[in-house]
Formats: sequence, C-alpha cells, structure tokens
Amino acid sequence: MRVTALAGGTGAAKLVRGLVASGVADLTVIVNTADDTEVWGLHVSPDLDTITYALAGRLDLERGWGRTDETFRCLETMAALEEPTWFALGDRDLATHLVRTRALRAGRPLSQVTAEIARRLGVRVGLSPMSDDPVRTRIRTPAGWLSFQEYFVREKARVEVLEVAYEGAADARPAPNVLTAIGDADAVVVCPSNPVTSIGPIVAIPPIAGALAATRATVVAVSPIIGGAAVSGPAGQLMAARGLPVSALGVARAYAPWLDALVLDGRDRGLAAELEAAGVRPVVGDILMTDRGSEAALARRVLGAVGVGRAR
Ligand code: FO1
Repeated sequence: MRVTALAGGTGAAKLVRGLVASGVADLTVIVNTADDTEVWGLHVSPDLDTITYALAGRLDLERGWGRTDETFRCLETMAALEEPTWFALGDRDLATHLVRTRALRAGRPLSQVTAEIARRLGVRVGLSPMSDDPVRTRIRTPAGWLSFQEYFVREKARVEVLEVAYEGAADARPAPNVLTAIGDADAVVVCPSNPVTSIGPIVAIPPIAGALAATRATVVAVSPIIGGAAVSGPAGQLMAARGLPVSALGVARAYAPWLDALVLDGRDRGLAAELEAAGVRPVVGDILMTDRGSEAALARRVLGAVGVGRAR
C-alpha cells in the first residue's frame, strides 16, 4: 500500500514509526516547515528534525525533540557569551543545522537538503518539507505578533492567542514530490498533530488542499484531541482561537473539505453520530501512543480504515 502522511512533530513521529513497524514499505512523509526558525544564524527545521531523528532511532523520547545522548556545551558557552539561549540547541543537533544551513546558503532547496540529511542518517522513508518556499506561522497576542517558536518555546504558550496567520502560504509552491505523493497514494494519513500550527500550514498551501480534495486516496486523520483536551501542547488554545470546538468534531471541521475518516479515542465515542452527520466516517479506538506496541497498533487501525474507500 502506498501511504503518504502529513506530519508535524512528536505525535506524528510516533505514528510514522508505527506505520513503518506495521510494514508500510512505500511511505512518504510531508512535514510542516512553518515552525522553522533561525537560531544563532542557523536554519532550524524542528518538525523535519523530529521526524528524521525518530526514523533514525535518534529522537530523545522524553523531550520529544532533539537527539538522544545529547549534551549542551555549546548552549552553555553561548549563555556565557550573553547570546540568547531560550531555544536550546544541543551539540549533536547543531551538526544537522550546520549542514542544512550551509547547503541552503549554497542555493540548494530545503527538499534536497532534507532528503540528503535523512539518507546520511540511514532513513529509508521518503521525507519532504511541504514547500521549499518559506511559510511561517505567526501568532498575534495582546503584545503583538510572535513567531511560532517565540510563542511556543520562549513564552511557553502561556500568552493569549488572538489570531494565527500562515505568512507566505498563499504563494508557496509545494515541494517537488508533494502533489504526486498525495495524488498517487492509496491512503493519506493526517497524523495526530496540532490542526492549527502543524497541519494547518501544510493545507494552507492552495495546491496541497486541492490535491487532497482531488486524490482517489482515502484521507484518514487521527485526532490529537481526547476528551476535550490536546494529548500534548497548545492545540486546544489554538483551535479555540480559530473558532473551532476543542474536540474531535473541531478536528473534523478543520479538515472538512477533504477528510474521509477520523480515528478518535474511545472516550469520544459519543461524537461518532455527529461526525457521521458531517460526512466523516468515525473509527473509534485507543489512540494514545505510549510505547512502540501502541504506535504500531494505532497505525494498523488507521490502515484498516483505508480499505473502506473515500467517503466523498
Ligand atoms: N522545544 C522546547 O520546548 N524548548 C526548546 O528549547 C526546544 C529546542 C528545540 C531545538 C531543536 C528542535 O528541532 C526542536 C526544539 N524544540 C524545543 C521543539 C520544537 O520547537 C517544537 O516542539 C515544535 O516546533 C512543535 O512542533
């Protein structure tokens, strides 16, 4: 089965690992890059790195970002030099950003650089940024506009969110293999990532939304919301800021034009009828991924929903 996944960070990394473990051989992962930022003059692509490290067996599972067996000597030295250190780059992680930044400055597109870094780390899954063009999530707070990392890491998502914008999305071109990967897939899996700041920027690129609506693949999402709250991170606050209910129904509404099926937690089974009424097939089960076994089990449940075909 040909599977294409749309992915943000940690939750996506777990499901993608589950898809690999459950035997999906032809897998392409399209990753959000609207969280990308510049730190100490280096281009950092947090979601691409989280997925790459996870597939390479090098993701620090406790933090959910950065590399295993990490040290922070450079960070300590930057602090001594009175440089900003609120965004923590580890020593091993730094190597990735050095390689990426040098290649980008030499004029190579992010998609090529991403594939090259993944290959060098032993990753065999097709990995692509959503676009080679810069798209950036901006968060409007009472104190003004922030970048996503300023909001999420520096302010610890504790500030009020008034508005979310995807700068550059309307004119961004999908990265070279993105539209084919969606059009030729048997299944498109929307990972349990933040619908507003992880999946939102991907589908804000108009040709990508068009490809999702047109594909013959079944489009299945996994809810990142259980029982009215995000499994992790600020998805609830951001969904509310966008006027979406903080529930599996809100997730379905965010993906409404092209979603066929939504995998939601058993605790939310009461929403199944409303989902069906909205034209989305509910698939109820345990969706919390706490270990490798539950990652693979969720992947199998997602793939099980595919055989049924497109709902629309
Ligand atoms: N998240 C944090 O909460 N604090 C950090 O200092 C931090 C550093 C960091 C460095 C590299 C990287 O690839 C990711 C990093 N993250 C950090 C995670 C990341 O910024 C967010 O989890 C994602 O952008 C959300 O998907």
